[in-house]
Amino acid sequence: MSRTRRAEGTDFSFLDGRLRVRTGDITRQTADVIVNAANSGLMGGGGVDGAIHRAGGPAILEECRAIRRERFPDGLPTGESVETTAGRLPARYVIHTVGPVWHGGTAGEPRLLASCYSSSLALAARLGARSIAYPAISTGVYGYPRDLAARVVWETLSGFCRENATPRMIILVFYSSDDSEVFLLATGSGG
Ligand code: AR6
Repeated sequence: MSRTRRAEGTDFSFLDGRLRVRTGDITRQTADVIVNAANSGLMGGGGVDGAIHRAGGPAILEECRAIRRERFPDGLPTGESVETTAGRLPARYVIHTVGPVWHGGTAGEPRLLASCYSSSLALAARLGARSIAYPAISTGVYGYPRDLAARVVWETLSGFCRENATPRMIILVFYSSDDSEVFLLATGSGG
């Protein structure tokens, strides 16, 4: 990947301050919930999943194993969300969700990506979370084009905020400022 990592910094704010967009490492965010872009096996992996398990410690994997055993022996379906402890992360919970693999856009990818955000937001609200931080689900190994993902995310979050009072704060954490810029441009907020 040829993306450059620039300094963490500017926060952009939308939807009456409920939505924040920032560049950084999600494992360093303080929020009630940190969302993990997992796979259906829930046993960890690369990318943000690996970073969350490494920073959070083994308690997260232990709970994932129990969830597989007790609730999802065949794996967590794409678009669905489950919560575990956040271990050593500065959060109360990690919500694991499984984004769609990009197959060209005709395999239900937008609906499934929207479902990742709406199912995790609904779960966070049930857990009493006031804040939730997201990585850019599916836009890494799973290959979802960043600009197309941005539109789905924006529509899903703005619809959710119109209809739900909690969580109060939603933070989109992009790993590079290039990724943040793609989001801002694709949603008509930047440039
Ligand atoms: N903080 C914030 N964002 C990050 C971080 C971090 N520490 N690390 C990576 N990203 P990916 P996916 C960004 O591949 O596409 C895993 O192996 C990254 O730059 O982590 O949903 C899972 O186990 C990209 O923008 O997730 C699955 O098998 C975004 O996070 C599979 O990858 C998502 O990239 C899921 O693929």
